[in-house]
Amino acid sequence: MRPLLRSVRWLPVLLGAAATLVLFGLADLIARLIGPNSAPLLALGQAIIPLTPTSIIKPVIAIFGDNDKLVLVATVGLGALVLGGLIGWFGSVRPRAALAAFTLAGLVPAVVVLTAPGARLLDLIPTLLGLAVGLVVLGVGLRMEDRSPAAGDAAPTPAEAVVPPRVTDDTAPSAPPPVTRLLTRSPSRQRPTSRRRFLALTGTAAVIGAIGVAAGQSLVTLTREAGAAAANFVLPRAARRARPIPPEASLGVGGIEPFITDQKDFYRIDTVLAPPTIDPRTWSLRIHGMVENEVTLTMDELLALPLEEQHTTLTCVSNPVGGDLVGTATWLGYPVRELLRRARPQPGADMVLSKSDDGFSASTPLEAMLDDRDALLAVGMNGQPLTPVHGFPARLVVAGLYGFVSATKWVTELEVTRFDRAEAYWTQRGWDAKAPILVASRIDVPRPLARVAAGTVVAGGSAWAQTRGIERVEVRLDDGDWTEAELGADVSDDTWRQWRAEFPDVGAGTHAITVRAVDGEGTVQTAERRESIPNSATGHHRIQFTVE
Ligand SMILES: Nc1nc2c(c(=O)[nH]1)N[C@H]1C(S)=C(S)[C@@H](COP(=O)(O)O)O[C@H]1N2
Ligand SMILES: [Mo]
Repeated sequence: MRPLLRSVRWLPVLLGAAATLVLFGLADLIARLIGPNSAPLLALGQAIIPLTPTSIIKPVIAIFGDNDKLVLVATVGLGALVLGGLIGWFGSVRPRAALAAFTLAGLVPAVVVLTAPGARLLDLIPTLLGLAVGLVVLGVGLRMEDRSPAAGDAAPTPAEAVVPPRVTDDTAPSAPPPVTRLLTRSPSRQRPTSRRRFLALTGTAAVIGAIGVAAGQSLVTLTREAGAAAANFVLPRAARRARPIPPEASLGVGGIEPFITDQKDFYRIDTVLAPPTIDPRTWSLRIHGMVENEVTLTMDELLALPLEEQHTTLTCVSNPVGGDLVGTATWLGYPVRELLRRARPQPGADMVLSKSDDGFSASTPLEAMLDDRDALLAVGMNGQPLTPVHGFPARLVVAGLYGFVSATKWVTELEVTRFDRAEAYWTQRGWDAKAPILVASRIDVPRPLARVAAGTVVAGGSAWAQTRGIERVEVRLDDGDWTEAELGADVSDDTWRQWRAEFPDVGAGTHAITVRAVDGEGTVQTAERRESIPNSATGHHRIQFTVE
């Protein structure tokens, strides 16, 4: 390995990577002017998402949670840099072929951008401009590298090092005199300047690329905020307000997640890298399929309806035991039941396939959309319009069902159909078609592996079993008996409840706390460990901590 690593000429490799950075960085910057779908790195990442096998998605979400997108983009970016480096390395031997390879590789994201749903020819501009500038960087750099005396090898060739110049002069009298050769080829004179210029070029290219990426990212945020603000979206007042959250819903244990989760802290799980930008003035919801009367609802019509408020805890099926892919918000929206009543579902229909225009779909039992849990077509979250990542301008919220079978963001279509006729996005990838939320509980404090003072240890966390409510939470220290925890006020069957427990006189050393919940129907949270496929992970949350 050693000799191989030493024999690699790293400058061309760096050059190839820098040219790649320039391609994606510059393209990302230009994409801000043209549209988020035109950024090649995001387009590549986006194209990979639906193709990623479940066996990879599952651990990535379990480990990285809602940083999964960052992991994906970073992986794709790293892959591109490595490929660029290989092309640069290849360029030190065959510069022209390397330029051709770079062009071919650069055309891959171009094709991906162009074949994305709703792509326009215009969306090609960022990738093509980035590719052109990247090619210039690679071409110029390789030329400079080629002219540098180091060309052909990182170290002086054995011939140069071993054979004295005099011998060359003797055998080839027509060769330039040694002095001239020294002037034009001496490594001690030319290599440093050339190298320095080369390094300067590579460095500049890398900096430009990095700035491009950074600027691009901040611009994405700006564009999005501007988009939402420009829409001038004013949330109407609720016709039916939710009961205010009583202070007793919170037990005042520092470290337990607040009862209502801030929109900015709310977990985010979806299959898009950049949330779709939807103009509420052109948004509409179409209800069709097995209905007597097709219905189309515009945003103006929706906002004019008597909207109701509801506190509901949302949960992701990918939430690992003890994980944080769960949150509670006060949603504002209109009951889907009323809209379905207008559409009049036909007998035999048993599913509503909700769709967003980014290709996601969710299968919800028709029953769950019609019963008194008041499934909402939501426009507001904690008194604010939905942010783009949480579904602006409208999404579904259905208590008691995991998000993947109910909570479609950017929703534009409700197709009334049957479970034996249609399959939703995640069902096609191995998850269940129907997925009611299982009773679950979590320990927020002490934190895992925390060091706490001797004496009374206070533990706390949350438990949820939407639509059934939480009846009881039980905890135990080490392998002791289960004891009942104190519960926060019961806000509704559709929201989580905080719990708190005290363990007096815990001795020094390492201990464990385990929690389990019992729902309103008497179902005890199972201890059986199961992974998130096909219907959420199970098992008791247990944390270890040390008493000092
Ligand atoms: N359009 C769309 N809606 C979606 C998803 C998606 O990928 N695309 N993911 C679903 C899943 S799996 C969950 S858990 C919830 C998460 O909603 P949040 O991101 O607002 O927390 O949204 C649901 N709605
Ligand atoms: Mo989810």
